[in-house]
Amino acid sequence: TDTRTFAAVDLGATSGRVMRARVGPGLLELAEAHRFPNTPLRSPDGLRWDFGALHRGVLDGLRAVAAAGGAHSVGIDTWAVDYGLLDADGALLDQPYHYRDPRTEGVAERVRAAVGPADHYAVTGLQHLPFNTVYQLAADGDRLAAARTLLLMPDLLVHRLTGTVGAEVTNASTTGLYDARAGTWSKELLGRVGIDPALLPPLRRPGDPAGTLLPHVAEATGLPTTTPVTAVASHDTASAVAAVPAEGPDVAYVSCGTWSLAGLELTAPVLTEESRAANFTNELGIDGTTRYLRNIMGLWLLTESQRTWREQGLPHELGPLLAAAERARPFAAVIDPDAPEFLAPGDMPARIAAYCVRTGQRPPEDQGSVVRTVLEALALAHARTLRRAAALAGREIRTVHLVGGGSRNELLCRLTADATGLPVVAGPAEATALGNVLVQARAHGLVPDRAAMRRLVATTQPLRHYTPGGDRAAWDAAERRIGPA
Ligand code: LRH
Repeated sequence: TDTRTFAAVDLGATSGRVMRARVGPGLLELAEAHRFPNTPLRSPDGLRWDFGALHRGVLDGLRAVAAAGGAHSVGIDTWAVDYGLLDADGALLDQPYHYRDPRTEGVAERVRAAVGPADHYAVTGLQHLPFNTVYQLAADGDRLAAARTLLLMPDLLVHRLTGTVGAEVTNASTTGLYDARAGTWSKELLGRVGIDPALLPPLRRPGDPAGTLLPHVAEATGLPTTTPVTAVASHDTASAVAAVPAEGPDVAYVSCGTWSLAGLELTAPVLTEESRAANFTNELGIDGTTRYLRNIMGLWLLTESQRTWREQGLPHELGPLLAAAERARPFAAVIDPDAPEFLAPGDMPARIAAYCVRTGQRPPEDQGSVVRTVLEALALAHARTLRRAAALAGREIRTVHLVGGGSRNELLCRLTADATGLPVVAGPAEATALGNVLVQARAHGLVPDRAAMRRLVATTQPLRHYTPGGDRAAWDAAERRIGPA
């Protein structure tokens, strides 16, 4: 029987990892080859990614993969929207901006004057987030003068490894410049926003070949130059959704990490005015599917609280904090996790307290209560978002699959089951890396189709089941405390 090894590079907002996976009939086994921190740089000109560190982390990871026996192919995914700019010589102009940098404040209003929100949504189907690529580009101004090529983060790393230039479509769909129906860059939008179409490379699809390793990369990693890099669903969320261990009209998912992405997989985008008003996005999944979902601020609220506590010399280990949250009084305060003041890095517990004061609530009294408030807020946002997605798409949800790092958080899983009133299947935690691997495995003939990919996840990965319980009336009352979705 045929068994192969694939390497998945998966960069998240707080850490990067390079995984090695064995795939064969009934076999899907993931092992971490290398993990490294992703620490953004605060410079006088804004919050940037430390691209050199990420690039090095990827090479170190591939060296570990080579040492462990090599890989049949390599795939790369990262978070969405951010990009690097190359000059005429193919050199990176400067460090890519972090989407949490405030330079896009007020920029959306300017773009709105060139493209009305209704027109923009009718073409892209993209939810409004202040940091969508189109707004970042509008904020770039002179920085664009010397730029000849824009590469989204995963494509930038592919370029570093292979020298090829391309834009993988699932991630291109998060830019605000991609025509969801035509499946191409929107020349019309680019013209109206004043972005040179020549900046944007040709599109490639998950499964397409994306070159082979450059000689110096082979030398640095110990992998042969013949090693193919395969385009995967390079938007991490698209990879995570590809590894949800079920599909069907009654299945919903929450991909829960730094962000919670809650929604449905559809066969066509929903581009209605009602959908736009509810700020649902139609991002592209594998095989032309639509990821119909909304961004929820996610575990960022918790990790940023932990970071604050660490700096203040307070306890910040997750285990004890979650134990304290279990004991804390339910619904001490109810917050909207998507309040704009939670987006930027900073003292999260202080911001949560300020939110409570502003909304006439008593702030959570201790760390356990802060953590419980955050997890209840996320569970409630999961429930409201899924209910709304189902209504807008004309679906009925019977199961919620919670994937990603958040699936390890038992309290969050239980609260999500309680808030939605639906059974929650939790796992896999490494859905993104698995989705990355499975798209490669399919492209290289080891798995026949999408349904088989998902069956393979379902039969090989540990999953936990949560049955809804809790106090329905208390959740309804909590929901009334934050107002309409
Ligand atoms: C999650 C994610 C999400 C985007 C955000 C920028 O990692 O890719 O889907 O909206 O980062």
